[in-house]
Amino acid sequence: VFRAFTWLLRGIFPAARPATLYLHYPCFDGVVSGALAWQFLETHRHWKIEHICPVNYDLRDTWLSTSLQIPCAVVDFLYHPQASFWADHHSTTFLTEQARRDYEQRWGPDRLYDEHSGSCAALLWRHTAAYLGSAERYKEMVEWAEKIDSASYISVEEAILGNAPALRINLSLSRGRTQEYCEFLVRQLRRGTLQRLAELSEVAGRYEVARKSIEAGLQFMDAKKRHPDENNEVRLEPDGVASFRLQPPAEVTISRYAPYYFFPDAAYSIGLVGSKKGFQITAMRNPWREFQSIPLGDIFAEYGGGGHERVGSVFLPDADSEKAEKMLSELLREMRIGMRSRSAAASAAV
Ligand SMILES: [Mn+2]
Repeated sequence: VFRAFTWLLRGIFPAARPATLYLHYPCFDGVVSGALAWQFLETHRHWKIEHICPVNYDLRDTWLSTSLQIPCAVVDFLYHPQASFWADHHSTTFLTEQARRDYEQRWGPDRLYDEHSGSCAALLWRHTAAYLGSAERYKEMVEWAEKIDSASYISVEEAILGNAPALRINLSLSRGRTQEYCEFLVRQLRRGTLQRLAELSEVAGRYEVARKSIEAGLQFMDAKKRHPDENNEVRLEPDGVASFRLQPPAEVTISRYAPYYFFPDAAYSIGLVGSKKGFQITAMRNPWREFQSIPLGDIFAEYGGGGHERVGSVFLPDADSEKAEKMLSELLREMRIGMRSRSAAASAAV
């Protein structure tokens, strides 16, 4: 009874003060989660959300020592003890054991966590659908958030060049990394369908620019596959790993799925992309093939990056190309050690 009473009070008190909504951004799942949480908290818990605060993993090191605006909700992002409402699905959400214990002690209907959920939006949906008005509209958003966040695309063409409204909005995020654009998207998602939002000029304009850049990336990669040079090469290794090193011009974007556009049967991809900001190394298990992946996120964590089982990534802002290429070959070697022990274990099992 006491517990129920506390929850009731928590439900009432945030209404007394303007609240802040923190959400993972730039991220389609983060934006949809933000819209769902806002709708739920406002209509069912009588919160008054006045500030939208996009957050990203570059805040990781200082997140737990940062005082949040109280009261607040945090969605699709790292656990924080000060959040009155929190929902996430990342297995790396608890930055410390203390944070995990805090969650376990304060477990309840305002702290939603499921590391097996493909998206935070789907997790929120399972808990709040009954309270959301215009549920069909939200249901469509949740289905797309799930598809995008868990990379369950039908084909590599859909992943890179798909033009469904949700995919157009998703691509526009790369050209709108500001608080203003984030807030605009969350507000609009509460008002209408994905279709309507994708057609607004704010989204359509950004999408057009991003789409051209992605198409240029495919052309650039194709050219370097056929004519490699000192800084650029793309190839399929004999063991089924698509590997690449690219330093494209500023207006050219290399899609993370691009290796599978050229090598659809590759088991894994790993590549290095250089830009003015630094070097990014990303590895992925082929999302269109079903097999147990080596733990890419763990491998990358050893090198200062992160991810999950099927995707690993590390950003090197200060590296020169020599240092970045050395890390690329070390990561590739680590992946091969993992692949060999996997196949040894598989043949032993047979
Ligand atoms: Mn997510």
